Amino acid sequence: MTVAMQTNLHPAWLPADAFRAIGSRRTVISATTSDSPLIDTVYAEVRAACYRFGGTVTRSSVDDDTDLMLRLTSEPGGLGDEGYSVGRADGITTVTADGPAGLLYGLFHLVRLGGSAFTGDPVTDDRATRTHRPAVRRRMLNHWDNVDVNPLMGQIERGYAGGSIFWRAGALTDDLDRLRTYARLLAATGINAITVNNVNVGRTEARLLTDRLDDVATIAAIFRAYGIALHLSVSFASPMVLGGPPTADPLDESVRAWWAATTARVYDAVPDFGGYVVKADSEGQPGPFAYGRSHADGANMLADALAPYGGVVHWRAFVYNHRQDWRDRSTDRARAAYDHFAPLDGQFHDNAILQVKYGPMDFQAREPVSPVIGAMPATRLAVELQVTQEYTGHQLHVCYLGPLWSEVLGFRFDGDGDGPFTGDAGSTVAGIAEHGGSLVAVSNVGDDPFWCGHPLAQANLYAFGRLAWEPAADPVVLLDEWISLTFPADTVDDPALVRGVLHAMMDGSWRTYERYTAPLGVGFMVRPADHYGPSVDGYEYTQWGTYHFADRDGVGVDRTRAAGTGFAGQYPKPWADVYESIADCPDELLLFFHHVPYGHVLRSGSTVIQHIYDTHFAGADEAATMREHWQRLADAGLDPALYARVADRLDEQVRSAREWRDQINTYFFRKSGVPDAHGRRIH
Ligand code: GCW
Repeated sequence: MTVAMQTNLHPAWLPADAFRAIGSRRTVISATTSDSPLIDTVYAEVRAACYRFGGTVTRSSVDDDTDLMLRLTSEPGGLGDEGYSVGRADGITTVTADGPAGLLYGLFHLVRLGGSAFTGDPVTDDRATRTHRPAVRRRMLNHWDNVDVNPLMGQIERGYAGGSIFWRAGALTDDLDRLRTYARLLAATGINAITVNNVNVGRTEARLLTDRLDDVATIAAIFRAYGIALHLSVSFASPMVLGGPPTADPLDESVRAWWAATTARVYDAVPDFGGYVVKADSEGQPGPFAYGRSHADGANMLADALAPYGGVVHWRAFVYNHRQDWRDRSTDRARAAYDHFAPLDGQFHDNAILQVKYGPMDFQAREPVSPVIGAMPATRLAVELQVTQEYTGHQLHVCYLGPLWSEVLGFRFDGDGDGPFTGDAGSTVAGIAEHGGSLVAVSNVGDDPFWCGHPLAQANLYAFGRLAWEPAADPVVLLDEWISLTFPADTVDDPALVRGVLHAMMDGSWRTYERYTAPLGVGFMVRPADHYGPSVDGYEYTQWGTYHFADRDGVGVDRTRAAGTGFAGQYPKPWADVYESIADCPDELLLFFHHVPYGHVLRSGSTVIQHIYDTHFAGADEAATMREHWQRLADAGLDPALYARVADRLDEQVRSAREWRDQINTYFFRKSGVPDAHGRRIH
């Protein structure tokens, strides 16, 4: 195989220069298995780098001139399928792995190290051997891409980077090089699983499972070369849609037989197929409720069909009543996933993984961690994050999400939660996902030349993969890694300036976004349908269960056990008590759990209304400052198209942040009648 490099495409975190250190040296690849496509990939990667930078690569044995040895052990040495070790002695840097995937990940580790991979202790030049293993078994990206253009949602549901890289108006893309380039980028972050179609499965998309399997096999072959297993989103009603039995009842023998036979054909076409992802009984998708069956019945049926081949089903827990009456105060969408799934703990088969969104609502910029994640110790769980910026600015706003995810992954259900994540993973969200489960995120990639619409949104994709491999990693360090790779020092005029500006813009950008949008965890003040820009009451009288209950006296949702919906009681102690108490509830979640008067004094000492004004003025100012920072790079030698793209989007971010500021402040001023203590202009 050859290593794909497309010149019209932004190279993201793998510009040619990232391979300079490896490509200018003498490498030996020592692997007794010669028939692994992953070893071929490693070889092709190093060869392409050497071609460019003058080094050499052989598959023979080490000699006096060797700088780098990439070595597959003949006996497993405890590194696992994907682990590797890196060390240096006698002037040779050595990567050792038990399996081909480990060697590939080890190679990308060297890419991250750059030149420093070939230096050791100043005196001995040695470097102690360190071992690296992924924390989580499956590190998966879900693409919400439609094969046919959907009349409402387009080619990609919640996509902000152009069309799909997989599908174009009903057909498989003819740009397979682009898929190769994508697979390579993902492997470099540690991603090892992917879905290529939306969880809302339409008629055409359903057929990927049967008569469009060829397309699936074509994509799978490309991703296989980079250690990434293909999974498919499937419709629960597939038998009915695809000419099988006239029912989808999971306990009906003919339905079970249909899934078994269909799955067997999938594995004939794609022997290393990963499995199914299912959105059932959710926002109109079919599911087991229609037959009076439980979600464990539904998931287990698919798990059983996949089990003979080692496949898994990711069964989504995003099940709630999306036809709620806003007048009905007894129904709380936040409660729904727990109410549906917690009682099923222990009933899911071993290869059924329950995929839970990180928060109880829907990917808001601030939500508490979903209590489902802490409530199902006898179930394998996948935690779902959203890289695509559905509620965080549509890749028009700079919003580096690494810190949000890191907070979520480090949240401890056993209570000790506020401190920094120590890596003692037991009861953390990451620790729970590590227990045979997965970390999953919805991708932000499309056919845009910068992959993600906003060039800086690439950092989110990068950080997700890296955090899935190492959840305890510091997100700012990961951002720094991304900056080093994406803007290599020899390719920009003033690397320190570039690094400084990007950190100044991005490190705190999620909190900035939080400041100028919905306050104190209340969420959903977005424009309905497209979810961009402010619309404070846009969702207030809808069927979606997303309300803030602002009136002249106060705002927020009472989710206490004592007087509200009881959602706070879905957490184990101490969180059930912390969230129940107005005094103890963290400020940033106050309005998620409590309805309080505008004059309520926060833990910070500010009143709720003054906090709203202050954060919205500050957030919009911070957006303007981001733009000023970027302007300092106007002559820094960046790719002019990239500079211009970011500059344009920053103009929109500044405009939009002001719009948010003014609408939110004006709304609450009009409701409360309380003036800003600092007399700033509120309309
Ligand atoms: O956030 C919501 C989105 C839907 C999406 C759904 C889900 C794929 O608005 O577009 O559908 O979540 O996660 O299933």
